[in-house]
Amino acid sequence: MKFSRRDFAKIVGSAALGATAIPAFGAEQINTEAALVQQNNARKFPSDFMWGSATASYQVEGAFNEDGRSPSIWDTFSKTPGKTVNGATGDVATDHYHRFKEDIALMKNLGVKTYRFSISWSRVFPNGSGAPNPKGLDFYNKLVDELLKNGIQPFATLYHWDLPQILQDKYGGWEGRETAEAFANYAGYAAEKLSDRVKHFFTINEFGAFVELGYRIGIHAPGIKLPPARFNQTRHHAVLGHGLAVQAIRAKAKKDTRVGLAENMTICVPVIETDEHIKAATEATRQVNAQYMTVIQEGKYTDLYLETTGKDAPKFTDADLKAISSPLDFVGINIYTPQYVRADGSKQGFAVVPHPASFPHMISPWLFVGPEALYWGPRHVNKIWGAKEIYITENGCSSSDVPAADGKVYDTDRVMYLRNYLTQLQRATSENIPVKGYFLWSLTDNFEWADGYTNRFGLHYVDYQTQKRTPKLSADFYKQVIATNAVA
Ligand code: GBH
Repeated sequence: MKFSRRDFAKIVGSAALGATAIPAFGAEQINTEAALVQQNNARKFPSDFMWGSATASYQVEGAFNEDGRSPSIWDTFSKTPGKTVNGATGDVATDHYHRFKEDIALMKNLGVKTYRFSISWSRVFPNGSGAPNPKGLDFYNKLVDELLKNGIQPFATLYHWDLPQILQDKYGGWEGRETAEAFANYAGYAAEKLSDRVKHFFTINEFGAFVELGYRIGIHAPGIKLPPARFNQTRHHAVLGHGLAVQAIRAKAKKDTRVGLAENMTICVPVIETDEHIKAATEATRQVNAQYMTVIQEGKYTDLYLETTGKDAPKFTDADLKAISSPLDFVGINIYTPQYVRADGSKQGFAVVPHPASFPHMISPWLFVGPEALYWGPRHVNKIWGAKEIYITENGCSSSDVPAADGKVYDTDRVMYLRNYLTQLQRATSENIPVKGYFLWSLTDNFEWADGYTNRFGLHYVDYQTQKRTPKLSADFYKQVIATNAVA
């Protein structure tokens, strides 16, 4: 059925659609109602925008003891009673190790152009360093080849939290400088072997999560609560590991290899978009991310960070700072939720505003719905540090996801979340903030760390009894976004 403007006006009521409401269309015929709505809204992305999706090794692979893989700190932690919901482990997860071809078919059906996966360090170096395990690397060779065969560009993360247990035992994990050095060695090796086909590497995923939760609060692996001085040193070794890895990749990989990171920096959003609050949110972004993103971008810890940590401040050399701030080709940010900030009269010039108890969130209690984070995140990274190429390396949400009688999950809440967040991302690209791509977390439901298999994040529902994958309504929505290169 074809609609003219007049027909459509009759349906929706001509008062709502005055003669000047959609001047761009003139008298031309609009083929369908949906096309009319889309053209009218036209929240288009740049033509070369890279739509993708993301996963991480321990959350999907399973095959925990196959082909020479040694245990990681997440095997140990998840098998310690009381650490994960229902004692869940990643032993099987979504069995991606054996089902990667099926998962790539799901990606192909969505139409994604890119896939962000992570490499399990203990598959490639079961001893953390020393002799590599060719069978471990082989899985990633097969994965990458299958992606390329399907026209999907692989983006590899080198560390998504599954540290070889042996490095925890030997050096206290990231508390030891040796772990940063071992990481660089592994990163250089992996990039050397894969960079003929993988052109983009992320060093480390989310310092702000694995260091804080693993070594300070103790609710993620390795489940330690270090005292402040040792803890701040651990933070320092994590960013050092990143910097040394960047150098190792540059030294070992093919010359056209591009390197960045994937950090869940705190996204400071001005409570109201006025000059004073924007200024406060900008300064807050530098200060609250001082121990990770800011030192990586600026090559210095901020005065406020050094003052606040005082006698417990990390010990470092100029050479450390130089390595940590090695130039990057792009910046990846994982964005889920905003931190509201306002201007105040204090010396630091800003105040963090806690979320009121009634602030809406998704099924994960921490996942407050604030779509503007997807505008302010890339904008800050571009304006504060001049990043010329930005990726949203993760964005997505958890829902309760109960299959309906027909087997489909009608996750209208996830569609709502994505529509609102992507609208704010489009606002950023329309202002020429250089966001090149977006990786939706996650392709499938998977092992959500301490939350086990509760709090599903996937576009595809996984029945963990049968490992059957079923596209949710949100998968259909994302497919439409990709096909039209627009959000509506
Ligand atoms: C990302 O972390 C991870 O990269 C990814 O692996 C994960 O599956 C995904 O997001 C969804 O969570 O239990 O209240 O103390 C996002 C950052 C860090 C946010 C851990 C939630 C736990 C909060 N997350 N944090 S709490």
